[in-house]
Amino acid sequence: MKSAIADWISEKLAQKKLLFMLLDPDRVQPANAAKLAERAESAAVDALLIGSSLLTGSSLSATVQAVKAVTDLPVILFPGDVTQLSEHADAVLFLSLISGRNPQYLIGEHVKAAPFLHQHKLEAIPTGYILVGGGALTSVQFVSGTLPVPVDKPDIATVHALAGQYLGHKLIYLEGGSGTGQSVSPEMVRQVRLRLEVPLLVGGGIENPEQARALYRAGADVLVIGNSFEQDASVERLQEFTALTEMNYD
Ligand code: 1GP
Repeated sequence: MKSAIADWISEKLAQKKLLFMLLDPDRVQPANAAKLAERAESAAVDALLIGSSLLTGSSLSATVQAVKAVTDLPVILFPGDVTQLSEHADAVLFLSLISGRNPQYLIGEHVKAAPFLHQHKLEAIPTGYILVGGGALTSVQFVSGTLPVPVDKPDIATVHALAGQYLGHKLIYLEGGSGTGQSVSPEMVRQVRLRLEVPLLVGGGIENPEQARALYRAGADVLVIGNSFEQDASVERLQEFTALTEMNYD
């Protein structure tokens, strides 16, 4: 099985924190995605994630190809379901929604995706995906029909993350929900990080460098930012975030 991108993530994390830009093909047209990707590369963002909770008519593969044409950054799929696969990507986060109890997102979509991954030799990175919520219902909660871990229950998040690790996931992703304006708390990140051995990704609702710094300091290895970069992706602003990946948080 291929592991080039998973190995690249581990090697980079031995040196610094990472920042990934999320491009949602439902909100960002391919030409605009290409522009964002160019700026991301100029500002030393580490990789691009491409995916959506629910595509409502747009083409994920067109976005992947538009981005690949203009950048050498790793392009990693972040799929909401089996329809969001593209052989043009470098890898796919093979997400198991382990905070939920819906078999469709624990094994169902995976079985449907497996022949595509095999045929195209697309690298799958097993990722335990944990929704965290407390405010408004998010798209991913609604589409997946699952309950999130309550925002004020870091102990529940921690045991889910540990279970994901013991199931063999190479990454654990704490998801506050895109566009909620409410990110996962640094305290939850701190408690999960204390016990977890695999890299911890955190995304959802990160809007400014202060939030990002607090999450890195709490122990997040990789931050994922989508909405906020769609609204303002000047290279100068992106660099305020990428500068944080080089800081020492010991
Ligand atoms: C969503 O974690 C990602 O799945 C990014 O969220 O769009 O809120 O940055 P935002």
